[in-house]
Amino acid sequence: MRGENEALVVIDLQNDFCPGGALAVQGGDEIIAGINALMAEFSCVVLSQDWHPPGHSSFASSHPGAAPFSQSEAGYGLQTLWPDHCIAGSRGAEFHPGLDLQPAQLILRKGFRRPIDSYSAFYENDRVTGTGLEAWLRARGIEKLTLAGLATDFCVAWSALDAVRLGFAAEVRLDLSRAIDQQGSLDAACAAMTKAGVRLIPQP
Ligand code: VGL
Ligand code: ZN
Repeated sequence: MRGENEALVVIDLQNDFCPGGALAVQGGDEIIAGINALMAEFSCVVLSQDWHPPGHSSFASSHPGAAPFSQSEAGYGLQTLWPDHCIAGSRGAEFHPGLDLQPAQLILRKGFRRPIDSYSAFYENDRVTGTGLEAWLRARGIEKLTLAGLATDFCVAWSALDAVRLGFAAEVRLDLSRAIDQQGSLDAACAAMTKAGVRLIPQP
């Protein structure tokens, strides 16, 4: 059993990120059994859930002529445009049916504001608008986070980078995460996490 000051944060283990989903991550469903087992080690478990309104600004379909996986200037910086995914209330936005929800003490939804995407569980992509997770963890006395889930190079990495920036110790279970990995994004995310002091397990 881990210490009382440790939390497991499971990122976006939702149908749309698993094989067959709208933004499927290769092997996304392979990590579920391992994550379910890992949850039993923690007295604090948080799940994040990507939760977008129809017509969200991160959807390529909201930008006439734009292709999925292209970049757009969003006002807060470059934003990758995605296929429509994780629409609030849809089946694709539900957690994968294999994920054990019973240990979750907090389910944190993010990305629900149309003009701003939110990869990180701590901040929206403008890097300023907080989700409330930091205060919740601090109120629980949490100092150290283990992160796992989907996708390694986007929501997991951005969450881990924010965690260390906020002063939490953070480790990412690469073996219990899977990446979108477009244009070297996985290598770039791992390099950024290592540089920032995130512990990667296993060490790549
Ligand atoms: C994610 C792209 C768009 C993720 C969410 O969970 O990594 N990626 N929305
Ligand atoms: Zn999203």
